[in-house]
Amino acid sequence: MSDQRSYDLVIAANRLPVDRVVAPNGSSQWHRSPGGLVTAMDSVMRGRDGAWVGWAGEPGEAPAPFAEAGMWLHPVPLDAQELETYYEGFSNDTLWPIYHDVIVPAHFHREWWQAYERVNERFAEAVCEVAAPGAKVWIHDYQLQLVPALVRRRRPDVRIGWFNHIPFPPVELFAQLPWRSQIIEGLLGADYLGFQRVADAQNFLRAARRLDGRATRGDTVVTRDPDGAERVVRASAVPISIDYADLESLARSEAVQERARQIRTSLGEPEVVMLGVDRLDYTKGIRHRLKAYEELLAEGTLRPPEVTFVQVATPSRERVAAYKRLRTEVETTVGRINGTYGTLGSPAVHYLHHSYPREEMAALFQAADVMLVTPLRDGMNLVAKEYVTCRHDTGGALVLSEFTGAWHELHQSFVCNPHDIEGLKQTILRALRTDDKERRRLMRALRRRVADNDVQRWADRFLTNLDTAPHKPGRKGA
Ligand code: ADQ
Repeated sequence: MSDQRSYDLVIAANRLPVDRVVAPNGSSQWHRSPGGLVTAMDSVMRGRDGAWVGWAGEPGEAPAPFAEAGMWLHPVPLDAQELETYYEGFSNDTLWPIYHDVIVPAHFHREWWQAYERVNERFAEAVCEVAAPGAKVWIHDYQLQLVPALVRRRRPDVRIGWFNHIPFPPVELFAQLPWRSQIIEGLLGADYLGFQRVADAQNFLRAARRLDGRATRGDTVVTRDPDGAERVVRASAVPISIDYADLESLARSEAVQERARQIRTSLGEPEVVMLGVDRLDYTKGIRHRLKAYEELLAEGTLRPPEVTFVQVATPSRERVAAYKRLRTEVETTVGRINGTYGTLGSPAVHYLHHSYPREEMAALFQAADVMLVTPLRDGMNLVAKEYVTCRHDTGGALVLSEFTGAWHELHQSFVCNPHDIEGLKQTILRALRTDDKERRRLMRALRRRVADNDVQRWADRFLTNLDTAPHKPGRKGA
């Protein structure tokens, strides 16, 4: 397709939507990476003239820009030092904890901040290189919060949107960041800021008002550009979703349904299969979930092998200390539970520290009677939406933490506060004991909600908001 020129739609995200896969003979190819953002953007990019700016996944010199998956991909280089400071450091050990309720302490290092600034500059330059006059630029996530203002300074002609995949913290927590004003100013370079929940957008507006003295009105903030001109920025909620139709049809395939039956057989045909699927991250509440399960086993309320629990924990950020500690803790707990309550051939917890193809995930969801989604804080949580999408048989029950963005849409789930272990235990039992007819009614409502609000709708809403900002779509003037 196209070559290096300029594009009307430019996506910027920390990672490009492809991974390099090296064959045994040493030759390498780019494969589309799995994951929600890539799928979402696929449908946005279809039929448009789009480019994607991001890191290609290997430290050092960046590959030359190339066309792949119907887009122009423009790699941004990151060296090994920057991976430690900008990515593992500032993004994942400063911002991530602050934006997730300081579940673990945040670390502040000036060198990390300087790397974050430098890398954000590099992303902004790359965006400006590929953006056509008047292009739309859609920037993603907490790693790139300075990019909106850096792009605007160079290219006042383009339209700039930013979407935050994770929560935006309450002002009291955000205030801890020594670089809070620079981040607010970075974001205010955008025309439109999209968040997962209304509360996240409000937290941002409050931070701009209280910490940076900006005037706010409704869901807008007044800012002043370097040339002195006043400009209004809109911040509102556009909750992300999944490709419902695509996943649903995968889940209905005979191969996936057969695999779901095999999974139950290999688990020993238990009466109840409970499932957790998460990146191995301290925000996901895996320890709390295991504690509740262990207590239910200790009390004899749940008894293996009639009941079993499958926990899929995807490897994540394995070089960050808090993640190493979490892995040790989770694996110690799983070992203890199995040592105490497992029998030969039937462990009480099946713990899988791997990534799986989509087909396998869809089969696991179908095999699970109770899905445990218990994060302490989560921007959205796509697993909750994927689970209900895969339950075309209207079977199963979703236990969902009130601290996820998903809960704000999925009210027919069995809601829990994961900090309240006793309450969590009762909610799990309620999910198990609610009669079948009622459970199916709840599942139908959950499925409808996700079907009506899929990822395509999310992307359309974001882009419409970007077009009309600072006004709400459909409202002229004002
Ligand atoms: P994550 O924190 O990564 O995303 P989540 O929304 O649950 O969390 O998405 C995880 C994705 O990875 C899901 O699509 C899931 O199916 C998949 N996955 C998990 N374990 C897997 C495994 N072992 N093998 C294969 N696939 C696996 C961030 C925010 C979230 C927000 C998303 C999207 O933290 O709050 O919902 O971005 O905005």
